[in-house]
Amino acid sequence: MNEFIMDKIESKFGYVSVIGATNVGKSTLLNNLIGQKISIVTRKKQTTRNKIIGIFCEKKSQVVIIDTPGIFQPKRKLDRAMVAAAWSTINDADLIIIMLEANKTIESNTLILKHLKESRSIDKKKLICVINKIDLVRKDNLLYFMNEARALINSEEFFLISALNGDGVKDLKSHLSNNIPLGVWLYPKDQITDIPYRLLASEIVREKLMNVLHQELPYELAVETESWNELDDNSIRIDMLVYVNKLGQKKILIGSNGSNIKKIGTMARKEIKDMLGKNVHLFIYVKVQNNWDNNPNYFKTLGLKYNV
Ligand SMILES: Nc1nc2c(ncn2[C@@H]2O[C@H](COP(=O)(O)OP(=O)(O)OP(=O)(O)O)[C@@H](O)[C@H]2O)c(=O)[nH]1
Ligand SMILES: [Mg+2]
Repeated sequence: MNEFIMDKIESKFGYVSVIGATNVGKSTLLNNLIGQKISIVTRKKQTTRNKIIGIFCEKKSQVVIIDTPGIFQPKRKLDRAMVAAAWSTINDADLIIIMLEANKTIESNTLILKHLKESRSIDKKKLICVINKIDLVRKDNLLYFMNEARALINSEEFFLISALNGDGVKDLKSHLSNNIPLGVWLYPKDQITDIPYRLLASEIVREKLMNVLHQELPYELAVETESWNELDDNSIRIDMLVYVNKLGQKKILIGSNGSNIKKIGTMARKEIKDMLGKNVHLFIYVKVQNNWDNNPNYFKTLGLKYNV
C-alpha cells in the first residue's frame, strides 16, 4: 500500500460543538484553539448570534469547532433563533463540549444543565465537560465545583481550563484530535474558518459597538456589510450599516459630535486591516429601522432559522 492511501485511511475528521450558558467563554475557547480571533468576545451576555466555525489541524486530525450562541431564556424572535441554532449543532457533532464557568455557582449554570438533563439521549461518550475561568477561583473551590459538576453531568471527561490564558487548552486540544472519527479532511490544511470576510468584518464592528455602548443598546442593534470594493491601490472600501430600532438610539450610538462612532470606526478599521493585511477605508452609517430584529433578511445573513 502506498503512503498516500495509508494517510487517507488514518486521517481523522470531526465536528465539535461548544455549548453553554451565555458569557461562559465559548468564543474565547474557539479563538484559543484556532490561535486566531474568529469569533467576537465581549464582557456582555449574548455576544455570539450565530454558529461560528473554526478549524484546526493536529497531526492526522482536522477538527471543526462550532462556537454557538449561548443558551439563555429567549424572549424575542432573534433570541429564540439563536438558542435553537445552538441546540441544532448537537445533532451533527461528533463531540459536544458543555462549558461551565467555575467562578459562578453551579446553580447559575443551571439552565443549560436542565436542558442537558432533558437531552439524556446524548451519547455519554460524546460529551466533554469543560470547566472554564479557573484563573478566577481558588483550588479548593474548584474541586468543590468539579464534584458538583460530576454529579450533574453525564460525562466521563472533565477538563479544567482558562480559555483566556490558555491553561489546560493544550490537553483539551489533544483530546479532541484523538477522539474524532476516522475520515477524510473536508477543508484545506491552512483554512481556519468558512465565514466570509464580509461577515467577519461586520462582526468586528459589532464587537466594538458592544464594548463601547451600555445597557440595552448592544442588544438593540445589528451590523451589515453593505458594500465591499477593492480599489485600484489594492486597498478596500467597506461600507457598513448599523441598524437600530429608534431615533434616540441612533443619537446615543453616534455620540456627541460623532465621538462614539469615530472611536468604534478607528478600532474596527485597525482590526479589519490586520485581518485582511490590506489598507481599509471603513464607512459606518447608522440607520433607524424599526423591527430590524424581525427582518427575515437579517436572520438569513446569520444563517438562522426564522420561524422557531
Ligand atoms: N478570567 C477569565 N475570563 C474569561 C475566560 N474565558 C472567557 N473570559 C471572559 O468572559 C467574557 C465572555 O467571553 P465570551 O468568549 O464572549 O463568552 P461566550 O460564552 O462566547 O458568550 P456568548 O457569545 O455571549 O454566549 C469575556 O469578557 C472573556 O474575556 C477565562 O478563562 N478566564
Ligand atoms: Mg460567544
